[in-house]
Amino acid sequence: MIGYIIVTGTAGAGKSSLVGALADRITSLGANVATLNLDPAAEKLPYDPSVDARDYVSVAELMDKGLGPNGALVAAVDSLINHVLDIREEIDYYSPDYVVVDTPGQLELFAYRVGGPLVLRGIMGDYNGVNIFLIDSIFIDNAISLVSALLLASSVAVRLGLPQVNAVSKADMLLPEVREEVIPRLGEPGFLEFLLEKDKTYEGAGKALAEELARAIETTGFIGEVLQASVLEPETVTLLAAKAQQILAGGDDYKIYDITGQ
Ligand SMILES: Nc1nc2c(ncn2[C@@H]2O[C@H](COP(=O)(O)OP(=O)(O)OP(=O)(O)O)[C@@H](O)[C@H]2O)c(=O)[nH]1
Ligand SMILES: [Mg+2]
Repeated sequence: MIGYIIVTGTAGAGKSSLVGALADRITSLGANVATLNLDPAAEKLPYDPSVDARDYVSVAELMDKGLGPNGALVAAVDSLINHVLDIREEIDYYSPDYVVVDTPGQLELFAYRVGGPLVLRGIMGDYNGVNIFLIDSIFIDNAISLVSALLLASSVAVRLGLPQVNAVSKADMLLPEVREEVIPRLGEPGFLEFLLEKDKTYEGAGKALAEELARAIETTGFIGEVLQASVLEPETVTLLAAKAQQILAGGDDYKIYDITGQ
């Protein structure tokens, strides 16, 4: 086993589609890949998971007991902790080089709660992992949305404590100038503030707060290089797979994500 590639991101960002595309791509490069679906609420998946949380927990049963859909999903993910060893055993059966992991769109599970990260850590054991955080392309059309998305990305990074690659998903839907002139500059000092300055949608206290948050994100050096991903553009999937593999193969250089950027 070389490691776990975890795909997180906002609801509908394209996580499941990317899990399928990454697994296909890495398999075609000759590695043995298993997919793990950790979204108990998934109805249809665009890939056939090797190991599936839905075999262990049922959101529908929890809802029958009186929980609402969101509470039932949280309870379902939390209760996966009781099945960590069985899931590990199932994964081992595939003797994979890589495990590509799909996560629920309810990002709260990984951004603010302990259950999601605990389950993931329990399954991973001592193996290395890398988190690919998907920022939906719809967040790129205004600066405040972008700051919110990067805050969510940093929250997940802090919670998971794994090296993280941030990528804008559904990149095929973006205008060429955004792809060429905005995304490649997101890690540049002062660029987020420049975008906020240009954005006249919001004014006043909200904007001042967004500027402070943008500065905090920049000071930590958290953003770094932001990649672009589209399942319709195989070369972007290859690049993302290569980046993840490179981080996982870091050996002694493999670093748990450090919020101080040191
Ligand atoms: N244009 C385009 N559409 C995409 C891409 N990736 C996913 N989609 C579409 O976006 C929608 C959501 O994709 P999913 O892969 O289910 O997204 P998800 O993040 O797993 O969604 P949840 O699990 O519900 O949070 C589907 O209609 C996909 O076909 C992409 O790269 N480009
Ligand atoms: Mg999904």
